[in-house]
Amino acid sequence: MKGLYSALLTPFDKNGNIDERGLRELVRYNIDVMKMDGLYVGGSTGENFMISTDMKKEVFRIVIDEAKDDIKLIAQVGSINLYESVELGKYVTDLGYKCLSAVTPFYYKFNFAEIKNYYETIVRETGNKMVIYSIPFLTGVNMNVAQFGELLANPNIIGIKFTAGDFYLLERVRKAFPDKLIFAGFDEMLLPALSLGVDGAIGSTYNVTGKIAREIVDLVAAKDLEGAFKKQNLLNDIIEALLNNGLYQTIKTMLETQGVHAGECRLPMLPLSEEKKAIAVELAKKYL
Ligand code: NGF
Repeated sequence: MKGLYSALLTPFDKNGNIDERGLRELVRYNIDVMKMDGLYVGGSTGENFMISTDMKKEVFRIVIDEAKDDIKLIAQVGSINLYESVELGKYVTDLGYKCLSAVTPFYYKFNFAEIKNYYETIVRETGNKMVIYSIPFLTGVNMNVAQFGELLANPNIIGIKFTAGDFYLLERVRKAFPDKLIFAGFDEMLLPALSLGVDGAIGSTYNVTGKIAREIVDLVAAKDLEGAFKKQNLLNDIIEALLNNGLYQTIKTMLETQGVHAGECRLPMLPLSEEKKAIAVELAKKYL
């Protein structure tokens, strides 16, 4: 499951319904144009925590139907409703997804025993593999090396999507679990994460910056750190502009200029103003 993954966006129409044509186009764009190794389906970028269980199933079904065996797929089924996670985990496993991921349960202050039981329940009930999705700045859930170790002791829990800026922890985790998969979750820190030996990266911006990210991966592999740093500078110019303008909405507007019907974001996320749309179009002209 190593490699570079786009965290897949979900195209919605103006009424918040999934745009199947747009979703299929986006899958193909990531395969054919961005040349990604994989897609991370149903994550934060997919606006997953704002949609119903049935809509999540619809996304999973459409994506695997379009992608077939052309790209690796990870299905994010995490939810603070563990029963929903198990239902989705079984659903995607039956569809043919070979790997799951689940965000650490958030909002309530779940203790570690509850978090451990959550992951073990999903892998036991589905029989599938699991990548832990750790994103403390959004969930408030911080785990230490020993706690990651307790989870990773389960052979079906195969890795971590590490979306945090704590690179001391990343280095400690990498050293402690050399045989597990670690994915970098912050695109703006791809190069430092690669230098610490991650196995790949999963990110939202790769839907439009995938080619630059690939160059960084290749330059690091060739030990050209100066070249990789220049590319990371370029990537971060784009990421800074995306974050300033409204991340997912701006990526979607950029994709629209490429003929991908990436559509709208779902409420409560608001559409871009005309002024911000124009900025997104300019970004597309400059970088795509
Ligand atoms: O969008 C977020 C929220 N993070 C993504 C990524 O970690 C999320 C990251 O690519 C993801 O993979 C998912 O969809 O679940 C950032 O958007 C990017 O680094 C810009 O900050 O923080």
